[in-house]
Amino acid sequence: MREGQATAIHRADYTAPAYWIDTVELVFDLDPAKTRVLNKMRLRRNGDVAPQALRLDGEELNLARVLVNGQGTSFKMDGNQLVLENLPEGHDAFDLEIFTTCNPAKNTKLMGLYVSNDSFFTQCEAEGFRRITYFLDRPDVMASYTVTLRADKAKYPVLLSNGNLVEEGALDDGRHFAKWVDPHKKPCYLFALVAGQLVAREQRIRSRAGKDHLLQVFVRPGDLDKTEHAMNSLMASVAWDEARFGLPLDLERFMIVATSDFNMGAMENKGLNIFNTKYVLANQATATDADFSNIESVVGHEYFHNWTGNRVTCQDWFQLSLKEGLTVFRDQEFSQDLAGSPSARAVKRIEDVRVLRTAQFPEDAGPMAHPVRPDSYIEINNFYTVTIYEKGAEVVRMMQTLVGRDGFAQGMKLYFERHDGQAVTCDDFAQAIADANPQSDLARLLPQFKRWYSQAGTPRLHASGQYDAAARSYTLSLTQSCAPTPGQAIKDPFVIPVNLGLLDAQGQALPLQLAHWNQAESGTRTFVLTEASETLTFVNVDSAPVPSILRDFSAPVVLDYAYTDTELLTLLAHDNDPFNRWEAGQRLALARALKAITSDSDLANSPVLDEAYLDAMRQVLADPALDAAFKELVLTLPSETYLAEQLDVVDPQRIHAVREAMRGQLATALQTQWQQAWEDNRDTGGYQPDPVSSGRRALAGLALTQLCVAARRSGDTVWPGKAFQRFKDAANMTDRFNALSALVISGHELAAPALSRFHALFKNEALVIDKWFSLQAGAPDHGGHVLPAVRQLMNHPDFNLRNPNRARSVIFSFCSANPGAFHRSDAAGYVFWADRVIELDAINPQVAARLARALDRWKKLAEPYRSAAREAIARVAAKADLSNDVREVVTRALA
Ligand code: 0A1
Ligand code: ZN
Repeated sequence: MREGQATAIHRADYTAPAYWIDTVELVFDLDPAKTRVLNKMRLRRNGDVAPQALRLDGEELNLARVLVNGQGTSFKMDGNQLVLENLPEGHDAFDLEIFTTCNPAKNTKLMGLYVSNDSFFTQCEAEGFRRITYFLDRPDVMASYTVTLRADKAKYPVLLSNGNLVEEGALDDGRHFAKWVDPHKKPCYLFALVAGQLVAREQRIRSRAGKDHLLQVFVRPGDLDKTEHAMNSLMASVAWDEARFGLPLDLERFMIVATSDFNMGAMENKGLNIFNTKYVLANQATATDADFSNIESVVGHEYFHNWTGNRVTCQDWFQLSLKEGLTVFRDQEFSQDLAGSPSARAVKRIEDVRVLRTAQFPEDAGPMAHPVRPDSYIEINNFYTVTIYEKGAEVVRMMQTLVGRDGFAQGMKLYFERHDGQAVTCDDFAQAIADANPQSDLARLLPQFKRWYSQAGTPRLHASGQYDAAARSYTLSLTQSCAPTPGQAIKDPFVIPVNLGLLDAQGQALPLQLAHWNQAESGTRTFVLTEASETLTFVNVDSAPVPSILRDFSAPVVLDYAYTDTELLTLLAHDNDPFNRWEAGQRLALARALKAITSDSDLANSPVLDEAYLDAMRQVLADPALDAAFKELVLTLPSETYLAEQLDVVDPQRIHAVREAMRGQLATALQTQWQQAWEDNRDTGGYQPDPVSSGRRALAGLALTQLCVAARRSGDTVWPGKAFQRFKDAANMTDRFNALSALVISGHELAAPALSRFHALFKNEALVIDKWFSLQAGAPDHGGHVLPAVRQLMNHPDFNLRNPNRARSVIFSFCSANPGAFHRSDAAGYVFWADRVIELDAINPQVAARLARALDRWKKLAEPYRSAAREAIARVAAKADLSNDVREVVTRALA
């Protein structure tokens, strides 16, 4: 095994550290090929733990010297650990000095200290600090850091680390230094340094409490004109956390630095967040509305970690969702609060749920399924998942539903009163929310509620209703179940908050009155399901109701209810819960798609969509009361991945063909309405990335695509011509890219000249070139053309496998986001996948392991895909020197 023993680590084996590290003084002599790191620590034994040797983690380090209290000492190596047995006895503190060197220029894993575009960056979460120096690399060891950086002044004029700059100056030989002191204790995964030629946008702010702070966004020279939105997002984040949760910025200086080589989105290092450029850089010429909105979320997310993650951190990595689920919940709430109107809030909620259902539900049903708080892992990097993040956020959201918004804020307050400065567990968090709300359902049901942390899998909520006209009563039966997941055959019932409303046949809200509720109420009520089955009887119901169940998606479950078309059309037209309005439209489309996929009808002769559906969509498009953003969501068909999840046996080609047929039919049948939508929304005036104008651009973009798709079917050339013109004239990237996509998606011949023009225009903008690659690798497949195109793209001079963004833009866009092109009956897609996983693994195991997950759901595939996929996975698994990251993924896939 390349990385030592690939043994599983178990949550139940947690023990407190045998030593504490109180202070760390680090001195770096930065040099790309050989950086020297002097690490002076002050340690003491943990009196609660039996006396034992000190075992420090280290990886790919050259050890030069170890001193204890200034004296040489004996030590030994045990795998990657440096073991010190002859330490001073008793409980007095002692000094430990370790001198090592490392090679940042050769660090292609982008963990630890690495070089990107001639600058130095670090990434320490989860276990990267051990690639910088020997340390107790675990989050429950929290120390005070003093960091001195020394480097050539001309090459590395900016030297940054966590906390406050206390000293800087010149050294001999054109070198200089900077000394930083972090006033807050922190776990080593929050350590960071940056050195290079960078420039900053700066902003001074005064908090509500009257404190002054300096905010800085560092980028490469030339990118300053793309930092305004990130800075605005940061200011909004600071204000929001104070206003909503009373959490102030606890630093004089808060820095964000962008790098183009980064494995993930961004990292919340204390006071020195390091970001993938994708989540910092934006101006209207280079970034789309989606980029602007992602930047707002990610800037918020990292900033909110300052309290949920940094001030209170995780005891161990099994508790990862303690900080991630909570912080995703906070960033989602932040974006909703900024969006403002109820409709814009709902749009954000729908987008979040769409991510959960297309990415997390499949994870929960596949070989990598794990609880929000896992019980074991081999490689922690594999557990930065949609389950830990997005499902974790849903668990926090359900707590808020159960205790109310104010109750939740009280719970957060208690959480910080109890645990500020500590490394704690998911139990501690849930306990604080419950204890602050002793009368709540959460407090009453806490042990059962916490099954959301311990049981993997997506529960199914089965609902059925019966109306008794004579008794004027309506009975709703709710039954929950959850399929087995790896290692968990049987599940106990969950606590499921079910937001409910009832509509009459005309769409009017009916009063909700349960037999034991005395107050009739219309609108939404939350019923908390705790048993495997429960029945609700509503009284005084004048006519047969249409139930609106799970409003606002009140729990991360699959809802089974045998809705009739009539009921769904009523909900789509009238429900006062916008989420369920959208959901009704999706269910109508889904039912038609599944019927066509599972029949063997000839799609050319038997249309998938009927007049009832098309007419409902026409009405949505024409409804002046609905926002453009909402219309765009309703008019977007369920994705191929989502469709596949609804089936036991998946034929990706059939799914693709059916969805394309639906798209084509919707394009042709609604041409008049698409034209109107285009005309009404094509001009959004001066660019602003706000929800209303971005929603209008989104709808105009969908309309243009649909008009080009219809044109392809009819042979008309007017709309492709208009799209090309729009592509050339557009005043912002959203409109330009939407026009380009319309040509690529409709497969029009103007796509080729547009693509080359686009490349020429933006050849110096890496993030735009990523879009250019991604659009081509993710294009609808016409006769198998995408895979050869992808191979060609990999030979393009701009392609670079070592840059994660670029690798993702081509390889992931094809393997993970383009099922119709990837799943080929000749298995060539899988062969390509296996080759790339192996190739990437030698460079960057984290990125390789993510790619390896593209075939997670292979067992559901129909033949010949299934056998071919298994063979490809087995070929990867047979490789002798795989990383632990990839090995864990492929081993679980084959199990
Ligand atoms: N904590 C970060 C995510 C993150 C995790 C691991 C990384 O290593 C490459 C980088 C970032 C967040 O939630 O934003
Ligand atoms: Zn996070």
